[in-house]
Amino acid sequence: MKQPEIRGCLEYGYKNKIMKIPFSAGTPVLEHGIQLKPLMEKSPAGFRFTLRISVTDEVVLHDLYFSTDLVTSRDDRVFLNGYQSWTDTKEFDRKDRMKGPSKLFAPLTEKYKVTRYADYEFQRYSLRRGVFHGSSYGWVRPEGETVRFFGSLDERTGFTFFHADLNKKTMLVRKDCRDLAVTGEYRAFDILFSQGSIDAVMDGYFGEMKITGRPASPASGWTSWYNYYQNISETVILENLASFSEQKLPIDIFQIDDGYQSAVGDWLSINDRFPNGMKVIADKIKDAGFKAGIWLAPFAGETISTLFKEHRAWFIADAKGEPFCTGGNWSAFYSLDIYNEEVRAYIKHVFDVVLNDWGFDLVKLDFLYGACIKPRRNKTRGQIMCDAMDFLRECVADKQILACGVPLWPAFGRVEYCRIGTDIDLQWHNKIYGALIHREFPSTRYALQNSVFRHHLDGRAFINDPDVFLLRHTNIQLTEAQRRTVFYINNLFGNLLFTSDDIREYSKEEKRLYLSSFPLTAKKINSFSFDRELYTADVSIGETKYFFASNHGGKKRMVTLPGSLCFRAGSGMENPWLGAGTELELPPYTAECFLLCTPEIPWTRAGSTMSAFPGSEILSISARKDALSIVLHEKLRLEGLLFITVPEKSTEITVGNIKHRVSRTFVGKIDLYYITVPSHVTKG
Ligand code: 9PG
Repeated sequence: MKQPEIRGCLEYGYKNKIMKIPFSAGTPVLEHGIQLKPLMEKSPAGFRFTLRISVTDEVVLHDLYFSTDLVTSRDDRVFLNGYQSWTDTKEFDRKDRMKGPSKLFAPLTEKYKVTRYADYEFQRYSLRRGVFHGSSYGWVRPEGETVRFFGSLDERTGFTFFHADLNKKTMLVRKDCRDLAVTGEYRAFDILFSQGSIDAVMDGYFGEMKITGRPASPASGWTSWYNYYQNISETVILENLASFSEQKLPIDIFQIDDGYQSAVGDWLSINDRFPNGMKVIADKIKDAGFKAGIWLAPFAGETISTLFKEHRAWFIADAKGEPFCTGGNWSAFYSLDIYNEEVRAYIKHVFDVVLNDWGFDLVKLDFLYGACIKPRRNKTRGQIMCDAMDFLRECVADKQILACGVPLWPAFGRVEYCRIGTDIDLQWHNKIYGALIHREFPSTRYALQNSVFRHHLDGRAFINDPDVFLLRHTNIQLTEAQRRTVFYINNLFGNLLFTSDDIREYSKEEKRLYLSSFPLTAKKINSFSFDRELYTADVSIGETKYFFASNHGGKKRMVTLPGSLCFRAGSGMENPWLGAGTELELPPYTAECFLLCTPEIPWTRAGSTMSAFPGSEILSISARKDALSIVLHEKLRLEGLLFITVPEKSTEITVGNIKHRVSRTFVGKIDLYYITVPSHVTKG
C-alpha cells in the first residue's frame, strides 16, 4: 500500500489563548518547549503512525488532529465503528446521514438525557449526507473487496475519532483529549494503516495489538429481558428454567436480567418478588446443568436507590459538584467514580457476593459507558474506560463477563462476550424514535445491521452477542418472517445465541424452528456482500458450504443462487432443491439459507429437515460398498429426514440394516441420485 499522508495540528492553551503547532509525518517540531515527534514506520501489517509529545513545562491540550488522504472518491464507502455497543454501525455511503438526537425536541432530549448515551456531547454531528464519524477503527472501501484500514492501537491514551466527509473527500482523525494537562511525555497517536480484505486487515490489527480473545466458547441460552422486562419473579424464572430442563434442551447459559433488585445500584437488596433470594435460583440453574448468569449495571445508581441517596459523593459530578446524570433509564441514573476507593470496595463486595456467595458463573455487565461519561482527574475518557474494564476483569477474575453498553475498544480481549448492537425491539423499527432520539434506541433493524457489520470482531476481540432472537407469536409485533430472519442472522453472524421466549407457548412450527438451532456449530463467513438492505453470504460449516441471503428492506428483492444445486433450509419433501443460478425472489424481511450440494460426489449431504443449516447435524458419513453409516451430533434435537448423494449406478443402499431405494431427480440441468434416510436409523 501507499504510505498515507499525514498533516495535523496540536492546539494548546497558553495565557488564555489557543496556540497551534502544525506537524506532518516524519518532521519533528520543537516550539515553545513542546516537542512533537510524528513518525511513520513500516510495521508487519502496514504502516504505523505515532505521535509523541514531550514538554518541559505542563501543557494543557485543547485539540489534536490530523488529516489523511484515505478517501479518494465520493463513491467510496466508509465503515465507522459506533461509539459503544448499541450505536448503529455499518458501511456508509454518500447518500447516508448520521444524526444525533433531534434539536426540535430539546426539552424531551434534555429531560431524558438522550445525549449522554454516546458521543453526542463531545463529537460534532453534521446533519449533512455523506458526513460521518466513528471511534477506534474503521476503513474506506473503494469498489471491491480490498479496504483501506485505519485503527488505533492504543485507546488508553484517549479515544480516537475518525471523521469522514465523502463530499469533500476528507478524513480527519482526532484524539479525545481536550483539557488534558501533559507533563513529561504523552504518546498521543498510535495508528495502524493497512490494506487488504476485511479478514486480513482485522487479523493484522489484532495481531499488532497482540489481542487474542479470552478463552470462551460459542454458547446458547435464555435471558429474561425480552419477554418480561423488569416484571420478573422467582416463579417466572423457575417456570422457564423448568421447561428448558424438562425438555432437555442443550443450552449453555440461563441468565436473569434486570428486575430482581430493589433498585438499580442496590444489587444486594433483592425485591420481594424473589422471596428466597438469588442463591437458591443460581443453585437450581446449575442443578439443571446450565451456567447461571445475572445482569448488573455495576457503575450505575438510579435516583431512588439507597446507593445514590446515601452516597451522592461517590458519583461522577458536574462542574458545580452536582451528580452528572448518565441517562434517563429507570428513575434516571448516575455513574460511580471508579477512582474512589470506597466505590471500588463496594463494587468488589457486590461481585464477591454475586459470584462467590450466590454462585453465579456469568455476569452481564451493562451501561458501562457511564464510567467514562466525562473526562476527569486529568484522565481522558479512553483511559477511564480502560481502567474501568481492567477493574471489572479483576473483580470477576475467572468467571465470565458479557459486556453491554460499552465503548468497544476497552472491551477488546478483556471480556468473554460482548453486545455489538442495540437491543432487539418487539417491532422491526420504531420510525419516530429513529427520527428523534439517539442512535442507541432498541431497533430490530439496527440490531441486525450491527450483527452483520461488526461480525469481524467475533472471535478476535471477544465472542459477539447479537442480542436475542424471538420466535414466539405472543407479546410480539414482529411478523413471522421477521422473527425467522432475526433467528438466521443471529445464528450465522453471532455466537451467543439467546432467546427470551417462554418455550411452552411455542406453536408446533415455532418449536421446530427453535429446535433446528441445535446442534450449535461454528460457522465461517467466507465472503459477504450487501446492496442496501439485501445481504448475501457464502458460509462454511466444516467442509460443507452454504449460501445465505436476507432482505431487511420493505420491498421485494431478487437474488441469484450460486452455481451449485441448492437445498433450501426449512423445506419439506416438496421441491426442496433449486437449480444452480436460479433467480429467487426474496419478499420483504425474509431470509433463506441453502446447502450447496455436490451431486457428482457420492456420500455427501444433499439436504436435511432437522437443522436450520441442513447437514450440519451430521458428524460423519462413511460408506463401505453399498452400506452406509451415518453419525449424528448428540445435541441434535429434531427428528426428520436426511438426503445423501449416492453413486449413479447404485440401486439400493443399506443404512443401519435397513435397505433404502435410490431416488433420482433432475433439477435444472443436474441429475441427483440420492437416498432418503429417517434420522432414527442413524447412529449418534
Ligand atoms: C435492562 C436492559 C437489558 C438490555 C440492555 C439494556 O438506549 N437506551 O435507552 C437503552 C435502554 C436500555 C437498554 C439499551 C439501550 O437495554 O441492552 O439487554 O439488559 O438494559 O435494563
